[in-house]
Amino acid sequence: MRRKMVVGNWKMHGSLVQNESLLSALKSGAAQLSHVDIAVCAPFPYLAQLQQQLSASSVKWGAQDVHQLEKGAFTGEVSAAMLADFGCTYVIVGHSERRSIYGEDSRLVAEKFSAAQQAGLIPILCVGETLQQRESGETEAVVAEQLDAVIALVGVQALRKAVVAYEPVWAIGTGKTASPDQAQSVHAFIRQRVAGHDEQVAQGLVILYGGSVKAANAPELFAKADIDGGLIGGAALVAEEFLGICRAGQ
Ligand code: G2H
Repeated sequence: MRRKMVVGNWKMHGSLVQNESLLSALKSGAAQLSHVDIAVCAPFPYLAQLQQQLSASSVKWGAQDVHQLEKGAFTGEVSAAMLADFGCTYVIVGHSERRSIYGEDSRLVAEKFSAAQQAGLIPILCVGETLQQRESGETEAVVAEQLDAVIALVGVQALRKAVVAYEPVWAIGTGKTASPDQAQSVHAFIRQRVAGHDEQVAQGLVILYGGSVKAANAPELFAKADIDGGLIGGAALVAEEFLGICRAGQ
């Protein structure tokens, strides 16, 4: 049985003061939720705050991106070893905002995935199609290409220590959510594709849904067979909303 998981992706939001109250609410709310894995991925400068405030909590934490190489002259970048050194558990790789705004392709995302695992982090691999790709019937081909690039580089067994997040780009921050059936169908496709390599890995793989998830729509989404939780953006910035989503996974 896979446990449900809810991960907050704060994106480029927050301040020391705002985070302080959000994290203390999460910490006490999460103490009542022992059947769901909860994590928060924050901007780099706030990782120290997560490290301090969540040290005695069940809430795990991580970053939103990582460089693909171990070290070097890459001004402004952060390596996986640094994140691990700091105590991160997770790192998001291949979020659609990184793919579309910063031109990250599937090969680079696979390299970031690999670097994260080599440092002992658990990568949260994001995949998903744009509206145009969905409308032209390319959803499965796009998701397959994004997933296959990782499997080709690191092998399917690497997915034992990873999380996949399906995030249709057209549903991100737009208020449009994929219907539970639309999401389930892509989640099932992802699991089948992994099962084509290894059935056991596929059955153990946690596949999150992301894209305008809220406390109100989470129960219906999380009830689907292949939806193991959510990667939450906007709603992760409001403690009661985020905890409401976590309760849906309990
Ligand atoms: C998708 C999601 C979090 P939101 O990007 O990764 O954001 O819930 O705001 O659509």
